[in-house]
Amino acid sequence: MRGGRRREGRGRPRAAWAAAALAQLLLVAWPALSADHRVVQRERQFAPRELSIAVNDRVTFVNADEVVHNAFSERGVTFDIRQPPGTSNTVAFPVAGDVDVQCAIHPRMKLVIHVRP
Ligand SMILES: [Cu+2]
Repeated sequence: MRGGRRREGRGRPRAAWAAAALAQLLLVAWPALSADHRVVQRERQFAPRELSIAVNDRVTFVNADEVVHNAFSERGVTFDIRQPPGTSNTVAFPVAGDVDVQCAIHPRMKLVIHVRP
C-alpha cells in the first residue's frame, strides 16, 4: 500500500459528514429525552389519580400498600400487571391518547394518564 495522507476533498464532503454525525448523536440521545414518572398505590388509591405525560415517557407503578394491587389498561396502551406489596413495574407509553388505568382487585382505584403527542 502507498503511504501518505488522503487528499482533502475526497470522500464525503465535510457538511454531509457533520450531518451524519449529528443524526447519529440524536439517535443515541433520543431515548434519554423521554421522561420517567411515578404513580404510587397507597391506601387503595392511585396517587396521583390523573397524570399528563408525553409519548414515549415511562410510568413506574409502586405498591406502597401492604395488600396486593394490580394495574391494568384495556384501551390505547394496554397492560395488566400484578403488584405484590413493595414491588414496582414500569410501563412505556408509545401511543398518544388517554389511558384509563384500574386495579382489578380494588375497582374504585382509578387513574387517567393523558399521553400527549
Ligand atoms: Cu388494588
